[in-house]
Amino acid sequence: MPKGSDLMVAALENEGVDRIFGVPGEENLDMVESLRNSSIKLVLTRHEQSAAFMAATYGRLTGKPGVCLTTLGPGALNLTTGAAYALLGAMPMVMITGQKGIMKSRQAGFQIVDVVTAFKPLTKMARQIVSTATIPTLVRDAFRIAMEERPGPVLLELPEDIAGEKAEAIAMVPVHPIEIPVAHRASLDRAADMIMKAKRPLIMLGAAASRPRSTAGINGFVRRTKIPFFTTQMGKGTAAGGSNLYMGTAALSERDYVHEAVDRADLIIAVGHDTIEKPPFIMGPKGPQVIHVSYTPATVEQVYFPQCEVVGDVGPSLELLADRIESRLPNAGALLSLREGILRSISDRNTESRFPLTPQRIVHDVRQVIPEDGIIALDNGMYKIWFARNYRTYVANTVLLDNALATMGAGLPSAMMAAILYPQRRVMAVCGDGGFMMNSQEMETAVRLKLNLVVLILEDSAYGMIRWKQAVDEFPDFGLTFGNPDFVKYAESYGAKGSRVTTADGLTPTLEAAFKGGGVHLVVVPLDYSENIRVLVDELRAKVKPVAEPAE
Ligand SMILES: Cc1ncc(C[n+]2csc(CCOP(=O)(O)OP(=O)(O)O)c2C)c(N)n1
Ligand SMILES: [Mg+2]
Repeated sequence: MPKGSDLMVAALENEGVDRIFGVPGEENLDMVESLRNSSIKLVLTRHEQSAAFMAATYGRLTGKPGVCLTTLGPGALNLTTGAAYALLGAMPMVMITGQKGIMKSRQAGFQIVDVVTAFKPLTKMARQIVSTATIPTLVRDAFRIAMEERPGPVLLELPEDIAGEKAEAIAMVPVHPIEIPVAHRASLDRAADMIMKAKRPLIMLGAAASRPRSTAGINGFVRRTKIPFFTTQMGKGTAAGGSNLYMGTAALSERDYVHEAVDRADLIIAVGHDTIEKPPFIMGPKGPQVIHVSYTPATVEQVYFPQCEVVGDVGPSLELLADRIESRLPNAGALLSLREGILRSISDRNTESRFPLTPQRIVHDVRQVIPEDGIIALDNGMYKIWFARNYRTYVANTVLLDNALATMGAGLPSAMMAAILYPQRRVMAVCGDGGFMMNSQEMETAVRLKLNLVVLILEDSAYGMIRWKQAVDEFPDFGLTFGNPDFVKYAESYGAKGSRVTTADGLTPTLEAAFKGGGVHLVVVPLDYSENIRVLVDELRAKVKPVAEPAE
C-alpha cells in the first residue's frame, strides 16, 4: 500500500521531474524515503534560498517547473526570496514544504508558521494538502498553473501525517501538451497597418521573448521585416546580437546611446515586454507609439501604455504578422544609420590596459573566452549594467540576469543550474564581492556535483552599485565598504581551484586556463569603478541629448 509521500513522488515522476533541490527537515522524512526509491535525484544545497534559485532557473531555461523541497517554518521561509525571484521573473517553479501533522499535534506550536498564507503574495497558488486522495490532481494542477502564461511559482505544503498516511493507489492524471492560442486576426491587421504607416519603426525584444518556446518565431520576424531591434536586459540574445539589425540593449531607462534610436522612432514593436523590468524606455505624450506583442495583455503603467496589442503565442503570431508586412515596409531600415555610432560609442575604450581593470575591459575579455552558446549568469551589482549594455549575445538565454527582483545572491546558483543542464557548454557565474558572499556556501554543492564552472568575482571591497548611487546623489562616501576573505584560499578550502588576476592583460588567459582545467574554478579580479561616473554620468549627460521631451 502506498503512503502519501509515495503518491507525491509518483505525481512528480508523472510530470517528468528529474531533480529536486533542497534541504529536508524531519517533516520531510517520508518524502525523502519515497525519493530514495524513485527515479528523481535529490540535490542537497547548503541554503534553501539557493535551492529555489536553482529550481527557478531550471524553469527559466526549460519552460518546465523546477522543484525545490524544504521543511516547515524556518526552511520554508528561506524560500521567500526565491519565490519572489520566480514570480517577478516569470519562471515556473514548484515548491514543496513540510508541516507538522494536521490531524493531531503533540508539539503544540513549535516551529509552526502559517506558510501557505505567508506565500500567498509570492506565488500563483499556495495550497496545503489535506488528504492523500487529492495528491495526483493537486500536483497536476500545480504544474499547469506554474507553466501557464505568465509562468511563476506555486507552493504545495505536505504535512507530515498526510505524507506518512497509508493511501489507496490512485491513478495519476496524464499530462498532455497545451497549445497557446494565436493572436486574433483583427489585432494582427491593426498592428500591420500601424507598422506599414510607420516612418521610423523599431523592434524591442523583452523578457518574455526569452521564453524557450518564443525564440524561433522572433528571429524569423526580425529577419523578414528587416526592422532594426534593440533589447531589454532580459531580452538579450533572443535574436542574434551579431546581426546587422541589432541596435543595442537598454540597460538604462533613458539617455543612453541606444535611446538616440528609441527617441527618434515613431513606432516601437515591443515583443514580450514585461513591465517587471526596469523600464527600457519611458513613454510620454510625444514619444513613439507602441504595439505590445506578447502572451498576455500589457500591464498599463505610467511609463508603458501601448496603443495596440497583439496577444497570443508570440512565435506563430509574429509569423502571421510578418506574412502581412514582409516586403511592404519602405521605411523598415530608417533608423539603421544610427547603428554604427551607437555600437561604436558603447565599445569605446574596451581594451584599455588599466589595472585594476575597467568594467568595459572585463566585459570585453569575458566575451573573448565564452563561445556563442556559452552562458554567463550574473548576480546583481553595478557590473550588471555594463554587461547588459556592452556584452553582445548570439543565442537566447546565454545571459542569465535578473532585472526583475534584481536580488543579490542568485548568480552562483543560477550558473550552477545552467552548468547542470548544459554540461557541454562553457558556463560562468559573474558576481560582485558582495553578492557572491550571499550564497558562497554553494561552492561546496558545485564541487560535490562535480560541475564544470568558472566563478568570476569582481572585487571592489564594496557594495559598489549603492556606493555609486550615493556619489551620483552627492552624498559623502559612507557605510558601503567592507573587507573580503582571501578568495583564492576560500575557493581552495571548498576543494575548488582559485586564481587572482594581477595584471590588466591577465584576465583572458586566467579564464581560458580555468575553463580548460575543468571543475569549479574561482577567479577574482580587482576592478576600478571610476568609469561609472565618467561614462554613465558625465559622458552620457554631455553627449546624449534627449530628442523628444522627456515625460514628466
Ligand atoms: C538581497 C539584496 N540586498 C540588497 C540589494 C541592494 N543592492 C543592489 S546592488 C548592491 C551592491 C552589490 O554589491 P556587489 O555584489 O559587491 O557588486 P558591485 O556593485 O560592488 O559590483 C546592493 C546592496 C539587493 N539588490 N539585493
Ligand atoms: Mg562589490
